[in-house]
Amino acid sequence: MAAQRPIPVYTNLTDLYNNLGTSLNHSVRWNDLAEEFRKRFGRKPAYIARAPGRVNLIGEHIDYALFGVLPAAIERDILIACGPRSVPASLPTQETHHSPGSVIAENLHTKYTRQEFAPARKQSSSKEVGEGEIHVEGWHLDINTQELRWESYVKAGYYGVLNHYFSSSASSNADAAESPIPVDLLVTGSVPAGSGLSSSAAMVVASTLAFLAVNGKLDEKLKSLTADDVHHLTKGELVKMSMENEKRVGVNSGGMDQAASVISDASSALYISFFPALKATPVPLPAGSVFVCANSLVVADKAVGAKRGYNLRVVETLVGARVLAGALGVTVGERERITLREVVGRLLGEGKGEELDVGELQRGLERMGKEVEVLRPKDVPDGGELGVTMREMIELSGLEKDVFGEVYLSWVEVEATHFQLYKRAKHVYAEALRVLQFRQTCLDVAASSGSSTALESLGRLMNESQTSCAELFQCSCPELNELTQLARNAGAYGSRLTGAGWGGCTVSLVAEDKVQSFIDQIRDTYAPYKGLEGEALSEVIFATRPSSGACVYKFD
Ligand code: NG1
Repeated sequence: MAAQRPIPVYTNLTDLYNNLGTSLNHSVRWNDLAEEFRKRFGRKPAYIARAPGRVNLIGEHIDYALFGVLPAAIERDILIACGPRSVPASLPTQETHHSPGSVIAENLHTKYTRQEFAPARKQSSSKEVGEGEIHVEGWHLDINTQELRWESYVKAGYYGVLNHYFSSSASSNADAAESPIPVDLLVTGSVPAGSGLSSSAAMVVASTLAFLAVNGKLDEKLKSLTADDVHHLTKGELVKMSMENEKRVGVNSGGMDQAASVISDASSALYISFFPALKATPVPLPAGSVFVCANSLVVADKAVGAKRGYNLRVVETLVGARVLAGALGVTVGERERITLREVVGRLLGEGKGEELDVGELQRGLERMGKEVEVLRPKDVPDGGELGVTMREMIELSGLEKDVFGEVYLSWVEVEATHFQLYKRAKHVYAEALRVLQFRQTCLDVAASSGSSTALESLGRLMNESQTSCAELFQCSCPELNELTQLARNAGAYGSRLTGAGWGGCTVSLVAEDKVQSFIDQIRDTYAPYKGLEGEALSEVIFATRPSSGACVYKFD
């Protein structure tokens, strides 16, 4: 399985470029970065770590309901050139850049200034166990989640490497082999920030990989393993580590972004399922299809808008799942946060650790499209309020107020006068079904049993997804609605928002031979693009092919 494969480490440029699935002008960036590293640090880098951004082709806001999604890694990526910094023994170690694991981080983009930081050994807690005392210690790096800066993502990637591989106990201070080594690094990125293309996941994955490489941990045994054999870090392990690391910048992510950035194959999308465990399989995309990303230029601040946006949706879908389970006679533990995926499974008799096959899941989702109507408040006229108040929601859940608060509200801040349990669940089940249909259409085309209308079918599913995101999930915005409509007018088979929404990018499916005229027409019709040319235009609208996932290049 793809997640079991080791992280590719290339030592030969031809192999690297053949495997990247990116065009040649991207490879020029690798040489320029290595050259710039040499100029700034006086030696060539030891490694370049690469992690791509991702575009979600279909399956929005369903990963945290544990339904499968279909993203693809994009050509745009983060590259980090890095190398160990030798510190002469005569120099004082109390200076930041000489202490164990200290980092000098530079960015090719001039607006991101040079940073120096060093991890600190921190004793976070201790407790008595029997006669002995266990010290729970960890590493500390300063990250202010209220005010994230570019190096916050570099630090987030470093965290997992420190805590997985290096003892933070002070005694190991004396043992240089047990200490992280000082690192110089230089970052460059081509994933537009804050646009729904997962620049943050790409930064965290690339940073995790860079620190693993420099510290020689890509092919070493993990601390927890007792066997003597060499362990090559797998893609699945890097996904897990990067997910944990991204929590350091305050994001409780579902895993879609990191899995897409790490596991993707060139020329394929990735079907990622989360239940009963994270699994990813490549899905070939039909020849002649190109996905065009277009930035609405509306910046959605996910962190600031979360209590009425992202986090509220997470709570609504979870409470909707409990209420639906109750109405359908599905058993749920009192303090269990059942998901919409688990409701279908239990309804169809799926046992613990078992997994419905794709056909069963598809039939289950078709059934849920009807069953979900029990969540629709009765006697509401067309256009009337379909949401419920907090009091009504607690009553529907069947839980005591304090238990409800503990299970659904204690870990997240939300704000709403009405909670849309019906609309959100209806979107999730229909969107999960569209993902399976999209996937099947692609597989049929690859097996040559697809019809010549496959691109139309894929486009139709994307358009339905956009309508559902706008009307039921309410995560679109006027600019995204306009841009997706302009895309259809300009000849796209289908167009939809991608990522969390409320701003950021759209993705449109366009015939290969129409890409240039499509981009020209969007430039001429979407007002914020008027007058943009050349690089400024390709910053906001660009065609992309699926690219391969994260990798490392090792210099001799
Ligand atoms: P963006 O905002 O594009 O990174 C977010 C979540 C995804 C998924 C989508 C909606 C994070 C890091 N990512 O994506 O897991 O839920 O929204 O489909 O929170």
